[in-house]
Amino acid sequence: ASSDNWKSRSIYQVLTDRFAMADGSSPSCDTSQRKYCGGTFSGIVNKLDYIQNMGFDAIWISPVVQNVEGDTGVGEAYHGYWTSNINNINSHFGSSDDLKRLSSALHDRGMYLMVDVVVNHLAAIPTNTSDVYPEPFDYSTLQPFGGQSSFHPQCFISEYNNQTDVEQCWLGTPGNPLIDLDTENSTNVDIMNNWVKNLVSEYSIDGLRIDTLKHVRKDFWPDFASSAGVYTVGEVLIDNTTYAAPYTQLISGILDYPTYFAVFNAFTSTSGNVSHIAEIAQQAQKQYKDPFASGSFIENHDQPRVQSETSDQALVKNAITWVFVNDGIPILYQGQEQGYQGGSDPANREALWLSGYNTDNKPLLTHVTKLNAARKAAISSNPNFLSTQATFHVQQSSTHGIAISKPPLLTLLTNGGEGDSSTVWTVPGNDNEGGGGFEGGQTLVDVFTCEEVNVKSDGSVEVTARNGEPMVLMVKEIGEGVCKGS
Ligand code: ABC
Ligand code: CA
Repeated sequence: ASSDNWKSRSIYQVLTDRFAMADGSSPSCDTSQRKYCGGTFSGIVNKLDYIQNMGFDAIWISPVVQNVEGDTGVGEAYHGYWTSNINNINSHFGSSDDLKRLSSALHDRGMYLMVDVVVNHLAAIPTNTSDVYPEPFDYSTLQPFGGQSSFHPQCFISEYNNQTDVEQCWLGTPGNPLIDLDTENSTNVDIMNNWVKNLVSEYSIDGLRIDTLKHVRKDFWPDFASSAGVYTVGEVLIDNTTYAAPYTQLISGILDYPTYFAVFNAFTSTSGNVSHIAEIAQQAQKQYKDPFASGSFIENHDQPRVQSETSDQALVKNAITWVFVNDGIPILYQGQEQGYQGGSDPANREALWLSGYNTDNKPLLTHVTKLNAARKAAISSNPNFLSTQATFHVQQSSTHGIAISKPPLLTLLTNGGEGDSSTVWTVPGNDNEGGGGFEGGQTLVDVFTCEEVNVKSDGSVEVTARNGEPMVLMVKEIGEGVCKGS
């Protein structure tokens, strides 16, 4: 599927090992052990209703290829990022046929499959675990590559502001090396381009999440992306748009990390800076080639969960709301809807089966479901929704409030927290640049609560916060169906 096909989608991020057991069982899974817990492709197939009922129409799964076996000293390759052979499927997750069944089960429901792929490195377990440095390992286990000469010489990245280091030195540590592929070597380039083309076609993959994008030279990527022939979204782990933006020229889009950092910092404390969100998001709008093809997220498997930083449910709901109402494609990381609270890797990789996939009395799950519905309603009522840039109104009367207008949605966020019933949002009328796009006399409803708001005669809107909750307003005719869940 193309970038345009993906823009109207909403993605649920699955960690294959941690999402669902094939037999529906619920074994214990201690994240601190960093071991396989047993989730599989067939497990996912059996739980697609859970994902689809929240309104998601795509999933992103872990890398699917064969990884190193056994304990590396920092655990097993349960996350899938330690490739040993790109031509085999990771048998812990199931067979090649199981993956095909997952792909067709998704397609039967009109859902898309996004697979995570790693080009930058492979991995091997050092053959001797003493502290000899460099530690030896067997390059012939890295398949289908041609031994040591197919990889960059060992050196660990130490200077993140030296781009040659970032591209040609290694991630990881001497005990857990991520052996850096020589992506300047034309044989390796051909291998990777052919591999991705075959992978996409064999498993009917609709899109790719590309790992460690910034660790491979920029001019490697356009050919790789066109060999894949589908939407490609790359991981550039950085907090500023100046570094990130050039990568948006190479493939369909990037995971919008710069905006993530601004939003995370703004909504994990009542003293966070909401105006910084507007600054960074506007830079992204100016600098990214196609901001609508970015991936928008507030959690993933590499970062501490929002609820590891704050237990204030109003803040948490505001943070989640952001993901669905800005320009990028929304991505929700498994477990956020269940209120998971894990901190940094590996604590943030809790097995979802431990929640029982419960949908009753799960306020965040309800919240996410309404956000997906609001976004779908916005897309169908405004043909330009997916190409209209959001406008931001940092509120002058309070340091907590920010409004985001992306007609037909008007989103009101505050980081005042649970006790906040004083933040006032004022959004200008239709005539003022970037106004809510409403007309005097219209009645709006909040898609979460069905509460009504009247548009003033000049088209402006003024609303006072209720206990720090976010609001997403739409005209009543459209919004009522969303808030009532019909
Ligand atoms: C293992 C252990 C962890 C341990 C870690 C050191 O080693 O499990 O407990 O903490 C996979 C596994 C991980 C595993 C690693 C290493 O492999 O999932 O569990 O960690 O063996 C991608 C994936 C990620 C994956 C890999 C490797 C890459 O999403 O899941 O990890 O295939 C760098 C890369 C980034 C990579 C990330 C893990 O490392 O760029 O692609 N993610 C700075 C740098 C970043 C760097 C980051 C973390 O530090 O700029 O490039 O990411 O090392 C902001 C700054 C940022 C800064 C962040 C931390 O703060 O703006 O620049 O990032 O404010
Ligand atoms: Ca590299």
